[in-house]
Amino acid sequence: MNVLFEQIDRVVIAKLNRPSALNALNSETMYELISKLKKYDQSPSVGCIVITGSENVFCAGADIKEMASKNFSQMFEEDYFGYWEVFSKIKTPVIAAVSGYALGGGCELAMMCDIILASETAVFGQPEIKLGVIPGIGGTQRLTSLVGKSKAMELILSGRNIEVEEAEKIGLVSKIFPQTNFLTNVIKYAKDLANYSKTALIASKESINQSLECSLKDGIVFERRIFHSLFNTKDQKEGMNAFLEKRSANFNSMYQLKN
Ligand code: DAK
Repeated sequence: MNVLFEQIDRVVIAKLNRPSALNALNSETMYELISKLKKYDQSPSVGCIVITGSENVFCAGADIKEMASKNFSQMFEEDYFGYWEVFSKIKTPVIAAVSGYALGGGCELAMMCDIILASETAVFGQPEIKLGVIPGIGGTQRLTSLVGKSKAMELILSGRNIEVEEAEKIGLVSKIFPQTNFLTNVIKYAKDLANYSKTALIASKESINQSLECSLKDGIVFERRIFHSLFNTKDQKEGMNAFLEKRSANFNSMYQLKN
């Protein structure tokens, strides 16, 4: 198995598991990851997904051995890596837990997630220029929208790697965690998030993503309408009543799993 899955409470952890290829993404790994995550995405018992690798490497990119001998017709007819579009439609919040290298497609996978939590050892880069190609899973688009044109140009055209501090400074990394107990602390973070209302989490994600697709004026109306619609949910009543009654809200009581 190229990806190992585990569910802890309301959090699903997907661990890339191709150590001999530094978790490089071949077609099989992509299908394994995405087809399973599509199912978890539909489950009301899942409030957050964490994608991670090993301590030394999150993912060294698309599998160069798989790609090297392909020609244009094959890439085009297979729509090579087109299936990643399905990943970007997942509604449940997805956290990339990055320790070690996140290069090429690995950096792009992290950027397709909603939050990037990185350990002190994380290294990011888009080195495709050194292979005679360009990023192919959204790197030129998502990196630009995260860090701006000037930084994205500098990183993609030079192909240089950056350490985690720089990645956080430019807005690529959401938060840095110590290396010690990295995954444990990420899971704790994910559990807290997963216990919020799933409807509100999805609505937040959808509204933030909408901001990348429309004008500020349209985005503000979109957000307000979603906000209004949440007043038709039990979670809004639970959240506001819990505040007034000075107790913790319990949003997902019917879906909580016993460990
Ligand atoms: N693919 C396949 N195998 C890889 C790999 C990769 N991306 N990265 C590493 N490996 C393999 C190595 O070949 C080696 O295998 P053996 O020789 O032992 O069989 C093993 O993993 C260990 O690697 P190293 O010996 O190199 O390990 P080091 O610790 O010395 O170096 C490293 C670690 C991460 C710095 C180095 O492995 C490295 O630079 N790796 C390549 C990083 C890279 O260039 N990544 C970008 C890949 S290209 C597109 C879609 C997608 C893309 C493009 C187009 N379309 C839809 C059109 C995306 C492209 C990419 O991501």
